[in-house]
Amino acid sequence: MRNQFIVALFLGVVYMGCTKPSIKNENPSEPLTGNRLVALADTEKILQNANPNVMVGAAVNINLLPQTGAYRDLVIKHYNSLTAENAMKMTALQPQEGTFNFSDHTIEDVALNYGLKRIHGHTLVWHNGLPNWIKNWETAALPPAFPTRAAKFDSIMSRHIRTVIANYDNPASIYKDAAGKPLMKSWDVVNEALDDNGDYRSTQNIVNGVDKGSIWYRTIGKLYIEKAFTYARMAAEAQGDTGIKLFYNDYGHDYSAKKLDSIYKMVMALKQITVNGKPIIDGIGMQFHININSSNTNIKNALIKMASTGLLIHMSELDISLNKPGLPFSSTVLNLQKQKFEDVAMLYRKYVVAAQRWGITTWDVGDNDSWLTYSNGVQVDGATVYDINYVKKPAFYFLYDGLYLAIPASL
Ligand code: 9MR
Repeated sequence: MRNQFIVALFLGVVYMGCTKPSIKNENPSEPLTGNRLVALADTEKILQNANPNVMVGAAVNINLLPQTGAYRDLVIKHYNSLTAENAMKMTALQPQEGTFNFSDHTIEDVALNYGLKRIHGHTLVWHNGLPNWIKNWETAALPPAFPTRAAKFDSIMSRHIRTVIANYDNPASIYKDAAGKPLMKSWDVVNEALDDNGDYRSTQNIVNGVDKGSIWYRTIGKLYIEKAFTYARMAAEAQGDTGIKLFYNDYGHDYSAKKLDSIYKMVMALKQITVNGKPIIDGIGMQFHININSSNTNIKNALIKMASTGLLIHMSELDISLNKPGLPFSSTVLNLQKQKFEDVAMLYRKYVVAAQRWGITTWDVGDNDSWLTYSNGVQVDGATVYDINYVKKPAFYFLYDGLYLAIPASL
């Protein structure tokens, strides 16, 4: 009996020594789900099933999605939320003034036919992704109906928001979830309004053909942001959609304390504004275009500060750059990357209570379709969890574990 006890104690110590150092659950809403010793078969590691309290999404490319093959298979299998990488930007949806193009249903069809839980709309008002006709209005002579340029741009913005929301919120649409609600559950209403100093993007500054300033700010002024959210809420309410979630989406929360503070102040002010008694903003998109050296402490502080707003938090565009070291990627950078994928998923679970989580969306699916991968046809980065042949990288398993395993106290 005594010997059995000693053997059991010994095995227990060995077992403890093999697990991660601390299996402490800091977030009461987060059940402990496992540890690395409980090996799941590879085929059972499905991202969307890893944690019932974290939706997992991907940004998808409508040119790749219709093709059969690994890209499409991975999207259908691992994700329960889809964001259009480019297909719902203004340039795609309103290529000519007043002519809206809603003919592409690739994302909606995949979501509907394969039972995905939702589509996240990206994005209604941005300084980038704009059709040329709108840029021309910054200097063109105004039609008599518009006393000021602000009035013209306000009218462009409100029509765009109203028409796009109404399209995806159309009660007659076939694109509904199992409960009969629209599959389009949320929108990035305003995207990237602030610069890295925490100031409003404004002055025209063209870098590689893209204006880093904001045409919306220059023409309407800073009120464009609350106007955009107000128009979006009004449009959804007019369609009878009381459940849609409206987000302010941006990046840099982890590396710019000034920007983090400006975002905090801005969303807190937006929260005070209501339509039909409802705040015009529901959530914050934290993009998380980070890299292997991004600071966990900064990420943690950013999550705590954003979560303290009480708004929903969407990790909306996650990718982890290898910092462009060039091929071949060393095992050192790939190891840092996989650990960072696990860390960010755990930090999200630890510092954002389940009720405030809108989920984690990766930006793009694999390295092959990632916006960061190629420069002049040469691979310079690999920021996602699948390689250029859509084979799972170590980062895939660490992301899975980050969603699934108990969270160490050290994070
Ligand atoms: O990945 C997108 C790329 O294909 C587009 O050319 C670019 C401009 O529309 O936008 C990229 O996606 C951005 C997203 O819409 C907003 N946050 C930053 C993303 C990466 O640049």
